[in-house]
Amino acid sequence: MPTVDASPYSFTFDPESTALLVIDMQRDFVEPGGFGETLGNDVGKLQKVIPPLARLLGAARAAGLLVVHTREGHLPDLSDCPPAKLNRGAPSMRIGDPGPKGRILIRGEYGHDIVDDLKPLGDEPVIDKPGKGSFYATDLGELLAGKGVTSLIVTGVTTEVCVHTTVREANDRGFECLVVSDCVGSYFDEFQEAGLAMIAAQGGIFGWVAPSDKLIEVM
Ligand code: TIU
Repeated sequence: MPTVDASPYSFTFDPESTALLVIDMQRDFVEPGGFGETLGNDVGKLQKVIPPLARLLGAARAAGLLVVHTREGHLPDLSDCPPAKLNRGAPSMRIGDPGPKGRILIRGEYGHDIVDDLKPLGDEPVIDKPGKGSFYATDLGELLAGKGVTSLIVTGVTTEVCVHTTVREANDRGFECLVVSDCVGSYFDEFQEAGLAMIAAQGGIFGWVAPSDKLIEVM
């Protein structure tokens, strides 16, 4: 079985029971004119995730791993967006407002979809989620259970928000999670560093961390 040189110790996985999870690589987070920018973020910081993640995605597909994509977003009538999320802070535009790439963070809009370089293949599940976690109010748990998946290779954005929330949800559900350090990204350098450190601390309290080259070399 492939064994990755990871932190805090090596991560062994069975490709038959492992999925690559690609979290929220949507234009709304990584391109100008979307949700991430409305919150005051420099979205350019997330674009460096795309090339290594595209390479890992290719390797995972070649190795026959299940690939699951997620997208954060809401129904056009916002009925699945709690007021606590809609009204939070003072963004330049709110969820549902018309932006240059369509309505901000709304399902079906151009900005809500996944960037071209990481486009899902036809048979790869795409999980639409209203929250930061990928398990909350979705059928991801049932999907993974149905396919016998027990380990997750976790990638996407942002490290401290949707990636962390998902890894914590997954860990509590009994999944073993490897977070790929150069395939997750944050708008904040200090959160990237701390977010990765928190996964592997305390003997791997939430999981493992490794760079994509170490993972690809054993796939
Ligand atoms: N704002 C931020 O860092 N992230 C999010 O709102 N969603 C995800 O991380 N996908």
